[in-house]
Amino acid sequence: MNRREFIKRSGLFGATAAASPTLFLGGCSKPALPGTGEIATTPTVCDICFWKCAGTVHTENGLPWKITGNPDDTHSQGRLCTRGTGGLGAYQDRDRIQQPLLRVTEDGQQKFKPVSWDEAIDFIAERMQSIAGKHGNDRLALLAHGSGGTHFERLLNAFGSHIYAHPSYAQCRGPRDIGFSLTFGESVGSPDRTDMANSGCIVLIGSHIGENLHNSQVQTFTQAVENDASIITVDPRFSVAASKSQYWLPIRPGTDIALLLAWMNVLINEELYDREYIQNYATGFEQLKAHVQPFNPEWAYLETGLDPEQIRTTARTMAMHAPATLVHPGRHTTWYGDDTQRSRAIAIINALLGSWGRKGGFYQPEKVALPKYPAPKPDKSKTDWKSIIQKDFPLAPSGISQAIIENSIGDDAYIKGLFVYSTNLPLTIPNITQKLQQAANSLDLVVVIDTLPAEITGYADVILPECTYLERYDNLRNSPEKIPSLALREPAFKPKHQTKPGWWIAKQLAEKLGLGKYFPWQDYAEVLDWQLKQVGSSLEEMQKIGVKQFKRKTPLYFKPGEKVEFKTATGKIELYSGILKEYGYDPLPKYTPPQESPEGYYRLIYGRAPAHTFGRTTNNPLLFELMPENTVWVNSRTAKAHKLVSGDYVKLKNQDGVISNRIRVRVTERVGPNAVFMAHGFGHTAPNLRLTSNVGADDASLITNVKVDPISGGTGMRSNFVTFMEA
Ligand SMILES: Nc1nc2c(c(=O)[nH]1)N[C@H]1C(S)=C(S)[C@@H](COP(=O)(O)OP(=O)(O)OC[C@H]3O[C@@H](n4cnc5c(=O)[nH]c(N)nc54)[C@H](O)[C@@H]3O)O[C@H]1N2
Ligand SMILES: Nc1nc2c(c(=O)[nH]1)N[C@H]1C(S)=C(S)[C@@H](COP(=O)(O)OP(=O)(O)OC[C@H]3O[C@@H](n4cnc5c(=O)[nH]c(N)nc54)[C@H](O)[C@@H]3O)O[C@H]1N2
Ligand code: SF4
Ligand SMILES: [Mo]
Repeated sequence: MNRREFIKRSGLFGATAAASPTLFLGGCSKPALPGTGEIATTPTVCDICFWKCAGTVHTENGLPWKITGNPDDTHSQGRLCTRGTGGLGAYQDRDRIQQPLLRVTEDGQQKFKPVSWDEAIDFIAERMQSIAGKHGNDRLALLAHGSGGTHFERLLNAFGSHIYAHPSYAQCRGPRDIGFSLTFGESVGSPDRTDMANSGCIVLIGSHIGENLHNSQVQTFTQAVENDASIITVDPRFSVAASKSQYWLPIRPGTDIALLLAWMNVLINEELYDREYIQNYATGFEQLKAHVQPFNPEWAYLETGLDPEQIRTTARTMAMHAPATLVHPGRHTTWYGDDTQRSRAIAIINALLGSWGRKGGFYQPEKVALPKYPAPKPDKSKTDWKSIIQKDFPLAPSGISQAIIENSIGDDAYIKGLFVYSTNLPLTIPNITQKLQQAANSLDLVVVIDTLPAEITGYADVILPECTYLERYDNLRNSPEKIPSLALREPAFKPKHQTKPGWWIAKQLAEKLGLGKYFPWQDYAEVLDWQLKQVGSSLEEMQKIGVKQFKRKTPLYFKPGEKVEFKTATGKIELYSGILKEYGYDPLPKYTPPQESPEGYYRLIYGRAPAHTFGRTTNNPLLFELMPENTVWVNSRTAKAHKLVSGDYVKLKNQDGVISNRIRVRVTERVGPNAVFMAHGFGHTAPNLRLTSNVGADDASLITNVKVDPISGGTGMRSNFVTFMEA
C-alpha cells in the first residue's frame, strides 16, 4: 500500500529557527564591530541561477560578509547580478531543511520524522534493491536541475538505471535546441553562443534581456546598446529591452512565426540575403523561397497586427548590418506548442543573414579539454528507455520531464523509483500536481534532495537536505564559450545543521549498495585536484585565483571562404529539413494561428523579474526584501473596464475555473489590452517557506491548458487566459 498523503505541514523543517534571531549574528552574543575582524576569501561559482558566474565569498571572522564577482571571469566580468549578490541569503535562510526526514505513519497520520543519515541511506538502499529484485535495475529515474545532479546520475547509472530529464529541456530550451540542431547541426548551448558585443543589429523575439538577468549576456547587450547597434525587440510587452530599442514591435502574442516568415519573404524577394553564404553552406534554398512567397508583410499584418512597412524596414535594417546581425534564439522557448517551428524559423533567418559562425552573430564555442577522473565508468544503458517512455517524440535528444512523471503512474508503470534533485516540479511543470500525486501513490520510492522545504518535498518518502553551494565542492565549471576557462566552487562555510553535499550523499548510497568503486574519492577535492593537474593547474592554484583562462585551439569564427562541414545529415545548413519530413513533420516552418481568448479573458504571459530566479529565491531573506511579491501587469483600458487600480489585490481565474492566490494589480501601458503579465516564481503554497508562502500568485497553477510541441515534447505554456475576481 503506497498511498502517500501530500504532507503539507510539519513543524520539523525549521525546528531550530527560533535560536537564530538575526541573520548576520550567527549566534554570537557580542559581534566584533564590522570592519575590525579577520577577512577571508573563498572562490565560488554562483548557483543562484545557471549562468555560473565565478565570484569570491568574503567572510569576516568566519561570518558571511559579501560575495563579489571575479574580474577574470567572462560570465560575470567582475560583477554579479542582483540575485548572485544575494546568494548569502541561501546560506542564511532560516527555513532550510536541517536533517534527513523520513515519511512515517503515527497514530494513523503520515508525517516526516527526523532520522540520521544512516537510517535515511539504509531505507533508500533497501528500497532500491527491492525494486531491482522485483522489476530490474533499470527502473529508477532522476529529475534534476543543477550542478549536483551529475552525482546522482552517476549513482543511478552505476546501479543500472539511466532514465533522467532536466526541466531545462521540456520546460525551457528544448525547442530551441532541436530547431538549431536540425538547421546547423549544433545547438546554441549555455552560455548562449551569441556575439552581441560585436553585433550591429540584435533582434529579440521575446527574450527579455535586462529582466532575464543572465549576467554577461546583459553586459554584452548593454555594450551593443552603447555601440549604437540597432535593437529590434518583438514583444507584446514593453520590456526593459524594448525600452533600449530602435524598434519595438508589439506583436499579437503567439504570431511570431508569421512575422519571421514575412521577414524571410522580404530578405529573399528583395535579394537582401547573403547569397554567397547560402550557396556555399546551405541546402533547400529554392524550397524555402517557394514556401515563403505567400507570406508577405501585408499577410503578416493580419496575423501579427504589425505595420507592413515596419516589417520591411526592420528586415532591411537586419540585412544592412549582416552578418553582424543576431536574431537571438531566446532561451525559455516552450510557448505555444509550435515552438520547434518558431526556433527553426529563427535559425533560418540567421542563416539567410549569414550570421552563424560570423563575428557579431554566433561564435564557435570551446571548452577546456579536461580529462575525467580515472574511476570505473558505469556501463551504458542496456534498454532504450527513450523509446519506452517518450516514444511519441523520436527526435527529442533529451529526457522529457513530464514523460517521466506520466510513466510513474499505475501498477504497470515502467518507472518504480524517482530521485528529484533541485527541481520544484509543482511550480516548474505546468498542470502536473495531480499526476505527481498519482505517481507518488504508485512509485515504490520517492527521494527528494533539496535545500528548502519546497512543494516537491511533500511527495517524498525521504527528504535529504543538501547544503548550499556556499558549503560544498562541485564539479569544475567548464562551459563551452568564447574564452575557455575553468572555475572553482569551494566551501566558504561548514555545512549548516546536518546538511551534506550532493557528492557525499551519492557516495554514501553507492557504498551501501556495494557500488563504492564508482566513487573512489574520500573528498571531492581529490577529483578536482587531479583534473586540474592534468591541465597544468592545481587545487592550490585555483584556491588563489578562482578562474583560469586557457588559450583557444580552434578559430572563433569561420574564415572567409572556409569549407565547413555542418553536423547535419547533409553536412550543410538545412533550410529545408529532410529529417523533419522523414518523421512526418513540416520540413519548412509552418505558422499556426494562436488560440483566441474567450470573451472577457486576457492571455496570461509571464517572465522573469531581476531580483529572483524562478521560485528558488523567493524565500531568500535578502532577495525577498528586494521583491517580496509579484504583481499582475494590467493595461489601463483593461483596468478601467474592471475598475482596478494599482495596488488592489485581485484573484485571477483561468479559462478552466482555476483560481489563483491573491496578487496586486499594477496598471501600466507596458502591456497591451489583450494580455496580462506576471513574474514567475511566486505563490508558493509550502507552509514551511515562511517568508514566501502564500505571497503573490503562481503562474504555473493557472497554466492548465498545455500545448505540447509535437517535435520536442516541450510544454507550451502560453495558451491560458485569465479574468479578475475579488480577492
Ligand atoms: N509556469 C512556469 N513554469 C516554468 C517557467 C516559467 O517561467 N513559468 N520557467 C521554466 C524554466 S525556463 C526553467 S529553466 C524551469 C526551472 O525549474 P526549477 O529549476 O525546478 O526551478 P525552481 O522552482 O527554482 O526549483 C529549484 C528547486 O531547487 C532547490 N534548490 C536550490 N538550490 C539547491 C541546491 O543547492 N541543492 C539542492 N539539492 N536543491 C536546491 C530549491 O529549493 C527548489 O526547490 O522552470 C520552467 N517552468
Ligand atoms: N532574473 C532572472 N533571470 C533569468 C532567470 C530567472 O529566473 N530570473 N531564468 C533564466 C532562464 S532558465 C531562462 S530560460 C531565461 C528566460 O528568459 P527569455 O528566454 O529571455 O524569456 P522568455 O521567458 O521566453 O520570454 C519572456 C518574454 O516574452 C514575452 N512574450 C510573451 N508572449 C510572447 C509572444 O507571443 N511573442 C513574443 N515575441 N514575446 C512574448 C514576455 O512579455 C516577456 O517579456 O531567463 C534566464 N534569466
Ligand atoms: S547571472 Fe546572477 S544569479 Fe546567475 S550565476 Fe550569475 S550572478 Fe549568479
Ligand atoms: Mo530556463
